Amino acid sequence: MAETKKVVKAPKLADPTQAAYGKSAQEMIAQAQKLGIDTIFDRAMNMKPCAIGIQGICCKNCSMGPCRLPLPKGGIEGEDTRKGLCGATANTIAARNFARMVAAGAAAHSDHGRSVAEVFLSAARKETADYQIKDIPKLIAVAGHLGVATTIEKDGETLDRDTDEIALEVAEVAMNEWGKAEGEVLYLKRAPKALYEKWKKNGVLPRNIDREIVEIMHRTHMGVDQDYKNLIKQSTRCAIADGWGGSMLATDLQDILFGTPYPLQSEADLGIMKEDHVNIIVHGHEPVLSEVIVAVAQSQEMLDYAKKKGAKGIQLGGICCTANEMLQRHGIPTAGNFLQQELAIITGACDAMVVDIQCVMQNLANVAKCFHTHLITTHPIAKMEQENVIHIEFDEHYAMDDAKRIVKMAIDNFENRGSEVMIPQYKTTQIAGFGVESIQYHLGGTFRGTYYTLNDNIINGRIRGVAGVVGCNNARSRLDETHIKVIKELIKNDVLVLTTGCDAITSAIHGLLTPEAAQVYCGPGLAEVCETVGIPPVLHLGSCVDNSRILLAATEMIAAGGMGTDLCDIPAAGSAPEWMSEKAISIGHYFVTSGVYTVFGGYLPTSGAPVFHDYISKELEGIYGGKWDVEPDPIKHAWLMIDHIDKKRKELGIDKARDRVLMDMASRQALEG
Ligand code: NFS
Repeated sequence: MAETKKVVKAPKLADPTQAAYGKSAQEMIAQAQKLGIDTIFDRAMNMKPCAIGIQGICCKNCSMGPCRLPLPKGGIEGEDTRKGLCGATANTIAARNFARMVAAGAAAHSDHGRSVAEVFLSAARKETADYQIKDIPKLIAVAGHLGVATTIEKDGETLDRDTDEIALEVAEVAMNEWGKAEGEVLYLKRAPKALYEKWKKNGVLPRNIDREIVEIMHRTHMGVDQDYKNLIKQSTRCAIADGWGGSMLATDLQDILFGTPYPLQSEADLGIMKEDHVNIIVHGHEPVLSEVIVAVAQSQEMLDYAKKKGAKGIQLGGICCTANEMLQRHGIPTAGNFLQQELAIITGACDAMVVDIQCVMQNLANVAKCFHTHLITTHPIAKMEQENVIHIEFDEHYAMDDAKRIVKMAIDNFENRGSEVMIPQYKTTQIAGFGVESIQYHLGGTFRGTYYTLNDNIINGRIRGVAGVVGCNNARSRLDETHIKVIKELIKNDVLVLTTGCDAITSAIHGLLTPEAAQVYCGPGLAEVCETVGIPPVLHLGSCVDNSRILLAATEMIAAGGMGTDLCDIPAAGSAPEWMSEKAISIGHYFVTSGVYTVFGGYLPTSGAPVFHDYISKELEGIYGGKWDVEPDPIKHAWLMIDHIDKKRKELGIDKARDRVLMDMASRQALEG
């Protein structure tokens, strides 16, 4: 009998031009393939997502399953009789899965916030010399929101309270927000009154941050909450605890410790790495250690050491949200977004990649093994099993020593580079560093100090509306393409874009974060405003926890007048064109339940439970003023947002103004022509 030969198929390789929209990524994917190193782009070719899982209807919450409830071909006619072993319906399963994503996302943001709060407490107690309170005005403002007194009465006089005392009390009150026994999250009162009242009426005011996350885990355990509406109610309470709690505290405490961002110029893309420099890439989300790494890498001592070792200098660069944090406050250039992390090592010129938490791919260790790159994990909760990974655990009491050790290791590693060095020669200029305060500066009235000018330009129609376009990249779609097409369509139609996270990095790489971009890509109204005030049409507001800045900017718009009384009244919409992480679901849900119409690209893990999907994409609007939507096509995606913005303009009675402006513009152009 003839022997049967087992044919092992070679894994498929991604087509670099199909896998990525940007040139630098395309070149590096090809380079990886040339070197025989697999990247996420190749892996995506060889492993398809589970057809049932992506519909959100696989339940693995007990060991009788996993129970899978695929939609019958052709949909459901009549009663939906699908059920798991325990009887859980598709709605229950999809809602439970959705709730758990919210819990994980909120936990990630909020635990990051807690770590910052712990460092803040150490700094306030003066237990560490490596961190100080940097931004006193912000400390005073935050103290107000946390109910901490900033003045004292003495002998009938009102005196300023000692800032050290304020900092200490702010730290203690903030820490308490995660686990206090009574009351509600204090920042909720920062929302417009109408929104706060809406949450209160619907019973979704979060009590403390941790409790809402824990309660989701309890309610989604086998045999507990079996009503999708009730599960979404708790998801809402948890997501609000993230956006208006853990994330907002992370942003505020980071601003006080490290400084509130103001606009600055920098660069983006893998081409920021330099062949003749020691390249250190910081990656992850928590800026506490990388803040110190920046200081150390810029010190004369390390510069001299690098030169002694044959390098011309030290080039720091960032990936993911640590990149955004370092960019916003120090102008450190951005090497890339989520999907470019492996590619940064494949340049062969990355002497150390320092990672903290979240969005760090485990395959980095396998890639690093093929080069001289030191891959250094730094956080006690985020280690890697591979042997080539070095763990240097961050401790705020010895942060400077840790940072010196890391930078020195990178410098020492410079001479170990192999022959395969290829840095793609692409980089762009970016203006970043926007925030609630700087938007006020650029687009506020000089006398009023509010968002008056922004509102005025929306009311007069030059700016059609505002969009928050945020979130990840996803290897299931062509890297960056949907982000860029959505944003270009929005700004072409006079929608001002606020961006965070990997979308902001993508926007920078594709040249949208410069004032000059306005003339090239914007409609006439938005271009005119950008030119007058000298801002890009896409404003970089920071990392994903800084989506809290978008919430507060929108709240400022309400306060400035003419935009209604609640966030759902503003001509605004949200978008995450290439989302992939659970954090994105938590963000999406707090946007929606803060009144924002929010469109996701790709798919939503809700499609296998049509009744549940309808609930979040239709009925929620009647409760909170915002709702979910999903649209993979970038142009349709943008137009769903624009149509919503136009609907809101009409409700505010300002739709006619825009017609007039555009007519003016057209007649003016006709005259000029
Ligand atoms: Ni946001 Fe930042 Fe990027 Fe997505 Fe990950 S880095 S927290 S989750 S992938 S945007």
